[in-house]
Amino acid sequence: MTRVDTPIKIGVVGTGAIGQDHIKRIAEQIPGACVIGIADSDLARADMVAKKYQLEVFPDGESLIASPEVEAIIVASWDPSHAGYVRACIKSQKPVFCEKPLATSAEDCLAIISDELALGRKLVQVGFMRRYDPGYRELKAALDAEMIGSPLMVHCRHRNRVPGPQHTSEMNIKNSVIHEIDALRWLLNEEYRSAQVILPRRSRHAGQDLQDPQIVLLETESGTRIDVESFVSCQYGYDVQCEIVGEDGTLSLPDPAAIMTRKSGLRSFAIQQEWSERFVQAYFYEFQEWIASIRSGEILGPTAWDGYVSCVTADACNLARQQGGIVPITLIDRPSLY
Ligand code: ISE
Repeated sequence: MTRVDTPIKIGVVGTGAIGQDHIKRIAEQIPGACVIGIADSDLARADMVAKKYQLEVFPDGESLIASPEVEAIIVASWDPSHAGYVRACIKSQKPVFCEKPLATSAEDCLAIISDELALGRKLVQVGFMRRYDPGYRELKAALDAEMIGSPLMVHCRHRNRVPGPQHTSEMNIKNSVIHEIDALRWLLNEEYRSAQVILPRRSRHAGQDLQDPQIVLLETESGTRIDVESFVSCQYGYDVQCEIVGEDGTLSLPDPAAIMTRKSGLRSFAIQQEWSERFVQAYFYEFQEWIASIRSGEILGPTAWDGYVSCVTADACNLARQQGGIVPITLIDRPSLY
């Protein structure tokens, strides 16, 4: 006889685009879990989402987290509010999945780390979903099997069609390139030594105060050099590329499968327009694993430590963009919990 587990009851703080996406995903694709409550500072939006999925609306994130009914939390609220909610979850000893960034300052990331250290176990998973993308996983397997010898250089492109509302030059890094920052240290199995940012001519499609594109240069501890083009107003679609150049060959991230059309004298493939479509499989695997890890009691995904390292690295990149030159990246010693 197969054992049927009762679904894990989840609360979601923040019901904007990504919060709603996660609610839908859990309702439609993840059998071992169900969202039962939500909270949002935009009450009208919370009511609208609650009606659609028959959920209870809590007056605020704190009461949702404290509710004895809620077993685990997803934090998908405004970035500066992440740290407070994550710390409340640790205080309530509930597993928490926090969308990136874990916090907006290294100090707040360290406070989360010290809460987990005081508790003696990990409860936090950070939403770096690229680690679950099948293409990135293949890259990782090939690197770990030393298929191309030691990696020497990595060339990345992270292009968005248009920037979101209120997008700033700082967000090119803290919101977008932060994915490469996390994915590459995971792929290469090492930390960064320094950061530099080069500013090409601004695109006429960038807003008045927006520096777009930007080129981020990172150096790892062993001397691998990484360049990441961040271009949030590229116009043509959402395009993420990654090529790793090693001593014996190169590895390239595959584009998502797309049919080829031959028509009117052209051969063409569609390019996806939004990150939510591009990484839809990654989100699914990420949530499947998160729910399984809540049951087993062992968080396997990106941790608070990964949230901290990505925040320190993104801050170094932004400092390099503002002041020019090369900025060293310094981390605290990695606690043994991570
Ligand atoms: C967005 O917030 C994301 O997380 C996407 O994955 C990223 O590609 C995009 O650039 C960000 O704005």
